[in-house]
Amino acid sequence: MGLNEKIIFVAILGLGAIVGVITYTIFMGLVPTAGDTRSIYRQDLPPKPAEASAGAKSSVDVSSVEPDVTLTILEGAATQGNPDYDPKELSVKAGDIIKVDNVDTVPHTVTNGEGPNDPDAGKVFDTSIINAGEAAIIDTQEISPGDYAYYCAVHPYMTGTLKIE
Ligand SMILES: [Cu+2]
Repeated sequence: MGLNEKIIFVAILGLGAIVGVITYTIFMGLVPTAGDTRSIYRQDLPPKPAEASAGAKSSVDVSSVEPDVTLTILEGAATQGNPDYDPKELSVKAGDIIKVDNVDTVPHTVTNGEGPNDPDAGKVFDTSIINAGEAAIIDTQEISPGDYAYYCAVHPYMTGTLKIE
């Protein structure tokens, strides 16, 4: 081997080592580490339903309450055009306790108002998120008699009416 070839050989070895170190350094930096949340792709998770509903009414333990009437959120209600609330128009006496039974496979709400743009939405009653297979309570005791439109905050095309007599 001539001197030039030796230099080239050593240079190639050296470049190989440098590429190896660089590759190792870069890719070790990509291994996820518990607690290390630095990433340009990082996005905070939406708040959990329980936190989201903090401060909302009706944090009643459903199993401890004897409901007077039941409003059912039907299976498939999340699909627009499907039957959603049953009954669609619910009449109760003032003071009745309504159990809202979500028998669907996705979360829903019963929120008073014409829709999300209604300035009074959720001010009279709001179950907040009812998870699939779970239930919530609307206590009409503190609601004045009248007709109340309501909708689902998750699927605003789900609508119904609550009549309190
Ligand atoms: Cu819904």
